[in-house]
Amino acid sequence: MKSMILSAVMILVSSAAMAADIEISNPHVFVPLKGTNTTAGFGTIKNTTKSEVTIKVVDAAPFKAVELHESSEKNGRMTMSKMETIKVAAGKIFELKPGGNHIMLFDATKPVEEKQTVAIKLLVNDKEQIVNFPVVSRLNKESKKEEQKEEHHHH
Ligand SMILES: [Cu+2]
Repeated sequence: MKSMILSAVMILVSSAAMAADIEISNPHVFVPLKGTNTTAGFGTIKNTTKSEVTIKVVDAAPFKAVELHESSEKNGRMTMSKMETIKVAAGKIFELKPGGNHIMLFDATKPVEEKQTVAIKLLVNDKEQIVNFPVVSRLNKESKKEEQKEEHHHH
């Protein structure tokens, strides 16, 4: 009985792995800043296939609109511009991180709070893939990074 359940689970896991061309590690969306209903999503995208993948972002309920953005510095000011697609070479990673590329999330139709998840619908080589992005507080994320830096100093 136990082995039957185990093999059923293994079939589920392997079929899920086969369906996905990309993996996103550390996916997260920041709680919108006070007084806004716009925020951004981040994570590390890995292309698990042997050829280039093209990624589009199509939907992210409860946000009304979603865009891929890249950030750049112009005359000392950060500006963002829209990208139609992300292309990731075979086996490579693509970082979405604060101050860099990100998934811009516009106009939440309801409050977005910590411990919720935002299901972001992607088109990966025109195949639909939904990735759950946990909502995290900006402060928590940053203070964790600070702690890690501190640890490095001590070693
Ligand atoms: Cu943006």
